[in-house]
This record gives sequence, structure tokens and C-alpha cells, in this order.
Amino acid sequence: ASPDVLSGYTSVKVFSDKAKIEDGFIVSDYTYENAIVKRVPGGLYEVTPTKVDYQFKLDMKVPRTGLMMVGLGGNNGSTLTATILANRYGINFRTKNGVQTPNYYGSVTQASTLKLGVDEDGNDVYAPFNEILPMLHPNDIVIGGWDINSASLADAMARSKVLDYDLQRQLAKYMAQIKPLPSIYYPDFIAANQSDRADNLIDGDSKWDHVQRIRQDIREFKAKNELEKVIVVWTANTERYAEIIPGVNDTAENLLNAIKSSHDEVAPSTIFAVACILDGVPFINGSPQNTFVPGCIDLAEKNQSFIGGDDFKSGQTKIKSVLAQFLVDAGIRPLSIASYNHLGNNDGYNLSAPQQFRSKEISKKSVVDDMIASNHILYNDEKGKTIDHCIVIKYLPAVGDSKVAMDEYYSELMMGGHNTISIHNVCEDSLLASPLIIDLTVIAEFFSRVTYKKADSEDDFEKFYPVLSVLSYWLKAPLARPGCEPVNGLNKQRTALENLLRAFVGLAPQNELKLEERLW
Ligand code: NAI
Ligand code: DG6
Repeated sequence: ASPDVLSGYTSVKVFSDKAKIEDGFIVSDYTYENAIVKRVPGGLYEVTPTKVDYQFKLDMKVPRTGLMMVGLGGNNGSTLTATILANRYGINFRTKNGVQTPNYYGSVTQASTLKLGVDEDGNDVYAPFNEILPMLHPNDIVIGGWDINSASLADAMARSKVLDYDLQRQLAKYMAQIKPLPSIYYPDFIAANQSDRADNLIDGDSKWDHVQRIRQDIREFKAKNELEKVIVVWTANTERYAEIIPGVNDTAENLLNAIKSSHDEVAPSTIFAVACILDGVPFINGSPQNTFVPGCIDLAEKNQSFIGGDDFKSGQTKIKSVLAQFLVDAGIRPLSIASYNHLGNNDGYNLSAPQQFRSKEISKKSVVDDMIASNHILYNDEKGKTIDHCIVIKYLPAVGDSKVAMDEYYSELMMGGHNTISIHNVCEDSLLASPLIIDLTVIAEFFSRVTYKKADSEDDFEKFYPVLSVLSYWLKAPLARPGCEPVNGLNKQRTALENLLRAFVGLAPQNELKLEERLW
């Protein structure tokens, strides 16, 4: 390839004077244009455009990667494992509708496209999302992980009642070979109704020993499977919130000491996070609890180790992060949002306990905060700065994994009028969540290959900030860098991701100016 042509690894070749290939890396120049805004008394805004020149560097080699799930034997863990195996081995199966071939629908990286630009007639041209740059393919992911329950993945798959029998039947021989590693169980953190599952536990009470054991598990898994990288995702039960206690979990040092003294307020999910951070293994929290206590974020910063969270954004909240944003951006004022769910899987059973429900309630409610803050015409001191927002979750065993979500958006229109939007959404919970785990893994792995520096700096290239907020698209309550407000709007989240990918190949940010059409 000539120096200004990117090629060889994907179907997309970009001819840009802003990017070149050097020794297996794509190095791109990017001018980050933004605006600093000053609010001046009297309702005025002073806006000054800004520009910063950066260089990005992407390692084009996709490493052999393992995904270790905490909660491997749950509905998400077993469904994702089965889906990857079915895709890897091309296993078709019969349903009452005919023969189904495996796919990765619901995964942005595997089943969505990204606009590259326009053709000669000015019409949009799209490429598969995972073709613009070299990304991990889910079929190549080596799966492992932990569960407090000892069931093999064949039994776990049958227990979760998600996939069709004909597929389960064909996969059983592969799934039976996978057994979750013993895990950490502090009964106080998950619902008491889960205690019957806890038959696969790491010995001992020392929390520091638990950290060391998890680190050893990851190292052994990596060595045994000849992996270059491991990503860990928490898809275990929702825990209660940990109390934030000064001197215990507020700084990295205090948290490590608290673990060494086996302090009661250190949750299993935080033990996993700390183990990963100490070894530079990216850790993503797919549940709503506050795994990332301040001391844990501090530790990730100090170790420059990637973390992301919290709580997979799969159905109801995903729609909310589009619909509430649409209403507020349309100048319509949502007054109340009532979000009701019932479900009958083990997640629903665990969430039937008040403290675990509370974690989920906090996560599901937070999604509209930045939308309210974005529009002071609709939300202000005089009219109020809140939306009445109610979350209900009920456990109804009969419906199993088919979660029912009902939402009512009640909004104020022009001249005191009102609008009610009602949504009835039935979905296979784990078939929505499993593709998110793929995307979180693929994107976390991808960003761990990117480094950057300011163009005029003599410094070395460095990694992105440890809190991987680019993962927000898939997460209900996105963890943001301390001091920064999380962005919840789904479209904003996706735009950020697309434009970063474009920057890495020397393309300008996505725009919809369509001047080819609009100008003579
Ligand atoms: P599940 O209850 O079927 O699976 C959780 C698994 O975690 C169980 O097998 C359990 O034995 C295991 N577990 C509990 N504590 C553990 C520990 N300390 N170490 C290792 N394993 C442990 O739940 P499901 O449906 O797979 O969901 C998993 C998590 O993902 C839940 O917290 C849920 O709230 C969250 N989530 C699920 C979404 C979905 O649509 N399915 C969406 C958003 C979040
Ligand atoms: C009931 O809300 C159970 C939860 O675990 C959800 O299924 C899960 O958090 C998905 O939530 P959402 O709001 O993204 O559909």
C-alpha cells in the first residue's frame, strides 16, 4: 500500500492524507474542534471555537482474546456462550417457523452498519460497523468465567429456558465441557433467595486471598488458552449498593486496606474489579450496583487499567434514552414517565428483594438526568427541574425470560395540552443482553489498542483515560470520569463512537449537511 492508503485488514480502504500505516499501526492526525461557552449575566452566551491537534495510534493486530464472565452460568452467560458456539460451528436449528441459522442480531458491532460517506450521486453509503477497522470477531472469543453455581453450561442453558430445544440438543456436547470456576459469595450482597445456588465457592473468608485467587484464575485461563488478552464482564446477580465510607472505600489505598482487613462493605463485584485492575485486565460491570466505589476508580486511574459500567442497557431503558431525548429535543416537556416491568427469570427473582431492586431502580431512573439539564426552557426553577419517574419491577415466574415492559410518557404540549405515549414491549431479556456483552467486549478490546498524544507534544503516546465512557451506548447508568456528567442519549453515544472510529482512519466527523443535494 502507498503510505496514504489504509488497507489489508478490512474491506474499507480510506484514502486520506490524515492517516498512514506504520509498522502495523495506523497513525492518524485529528483536529478536535469544539467551542468553549461562557454564560454571561443577562442570558447571553459567549462562544469561542477551539481546536486541538491530536495524533492517534491504533495497533492493527487483533489479539487472541478471552472473555471471562462473572455469572457464567446465568441466563446471559449461558445464552451468550451458546450463541457464540452456534455461530462458530455454523449450527442451524429447527423452530416452529422453519430452519434458523445462527446470527448476531442485536449487536452493533456485528449486525449494524456505519455511514462512510456518499456515492457520486450524493447518496449515503454504509459499510458493516466492524469493517472500518480491525476488530475482534465474536466467533474467535474464548469463553470462560466463574459462577457460584456449579452447573455445567449445558445444564445452565437448559435451566435458563431461552434457546430453542433443537439448538440446545445440538450444543449440549460442547456446553457440557464448560464448567464455571468457583466464585466469591458474600450472602449479604445478593438476595437471600439465591442461597440455594451457592454450591461452587472459593474457600476461605479472606477478601485479599479472594483477590489473589481471581488474579490467578485469570492468569491460568490466559496461559491455558494461549491468550494475549482477557476481558472480564460482570453479568452475575445484581448486588445491593455498598455504603461509601470515608477511610474504607474512598481512595485506592483505603480500599486495598479494607480488602486486606476483609471489611464487610467490600462487595464481590468490587473484589473482581480490583483483581482485574491490579493486573491491567479491562473490567466491565453489566449490573447496576456501585461496584466502582471511589477507591476503585482511583485504583483504576493509578494502574491505568480500563473499567466500564454500569448495567447493560437492553430494552426499556434503551428506548427511554431515545424517546425522552426526542421529546425534550422537540421542545415537548415530559412530566412523568412510568416504567413497569414483569419478568420470571432468576434476575427477576433476585430483584424481588428490596435492596437489589433499589440498585436497579437507581440505574433505570438516572437515564433522563442529562436530558432535563439540557433544556432550561422546559426545566427551570419556576416550572421545576424534575420528571416524575417511577420504576416498578415484579417477579412473575410464568413468563420466564420473556420480560414485559410497559411505559407511559405523559408530556406537556403547546398551550397546556397533553400527550400520552404508551409502549408495550415484550422481549427475550437474555437475547437482548447477550449481544451487548459482545459489543462491550469488542469495543473494550479495540480501545485498549488505541493510544494518543497531542500533535505538538514530545511525550510518548498514552492510553485513553481508564473509565471507558465510549461504552456508554450499551450501559444504563454510564460511568463517567469523576467530575464529568454522564451522557445518556443513545444517539449522542453512538455519534461519539462513530466519530472516534472515523478519526482513527483520518476521516472527518459524521455530518448530515448533504450539500451535494442542497446546493446548486
Ligand atoms: P441470572 O440470575 O440468570 O445469572 C446470574 C448468575 O450469576 C447466576 O448464575 C448466579 O449463580 C451467578 N452469581 C451470583 N453471584 C455471583 C458471584 N458473586 N460470582 C459469580 N457468579 C455469581 O441473571 P441474568 O439474566 O443472566 O442477568 C445477569 C445480570 O445482568 C443481572 O444483574 C441483571 O440485572 C443484569 N442485566 C441483565 C439484563 C438483561 O436484559 N438480561 C439487562 C441489564 C442488566
Ligand atoms: C427488570 O427490569 C430486570 C432488569 O434486569 C432488566 O431486564 C434489565 O435491567 C434491562 O433493563 P432495560 O431497562 O435496559 O430493559
